[in-house]
Amino acid sequence: MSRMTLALFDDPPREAREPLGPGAFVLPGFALPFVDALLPAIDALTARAPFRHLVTPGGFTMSVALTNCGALGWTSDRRGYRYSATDPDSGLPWPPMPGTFARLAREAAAVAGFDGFVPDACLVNRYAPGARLSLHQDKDEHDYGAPIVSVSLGMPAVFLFGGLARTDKAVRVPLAHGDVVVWGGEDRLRYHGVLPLKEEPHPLLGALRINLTFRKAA
Ligand code: MD6
Ligand code: FE
Repeated sequence: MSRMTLALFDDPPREAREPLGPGAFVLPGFALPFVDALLPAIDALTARAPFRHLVTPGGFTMSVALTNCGALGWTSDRRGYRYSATDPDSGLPWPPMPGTFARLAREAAAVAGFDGFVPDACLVNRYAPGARLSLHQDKDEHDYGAPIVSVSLGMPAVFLFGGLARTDKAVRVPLAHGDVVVWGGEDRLRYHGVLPLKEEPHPLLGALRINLTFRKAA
């Protein structure tokens, strides 16, 4: 059934999952019941820890703007990528992870077969039209036993999901508002990225895409 048909009638069933690998799944619309709680919480946390464009160790400024909540936050500068308990811009601890964020991540991970996921870091990424994320692995975490849970809000995007080698062919996965992607187990270190965003404004978020990426970093 097409997404259009689903959208006209009902949310997808909560248990629906589309495999991208043995430990990787798209959960279409899984986050939709959480959206009313997520959006004000994102506004509150970005008031305390504003979005910023980080510089990579290679000296490039990221087109995606980023902030964090939770015990640890992911940052980058000329010295490298790392997790930090404090926001380097303010020196303050990152805003705490809202309970609804942690519940959404835990429930999505469980549907993908990863019970007991307790994230300690949530990256909040903001994409404007044209912003992109080149193929990379998420490998700054200590424990690859925990999955990555990635929540899409606002404008649609094309997610690239590659293999364990950078040169492996990547599949293109269209992601809509409310979709969740989970990857763990033998798929935990798969390369992934996001194609440059097209301008297709969303009724709730306008010309923005917000992505929440949950990890167990420590
Ligand atoms: C996404 N984001 O925006 C996926 N990884 O759909 C990521 O994979 C990501 O935004 C590492 C650091 C920042 C990110
Ligand atoms: Fe990533």
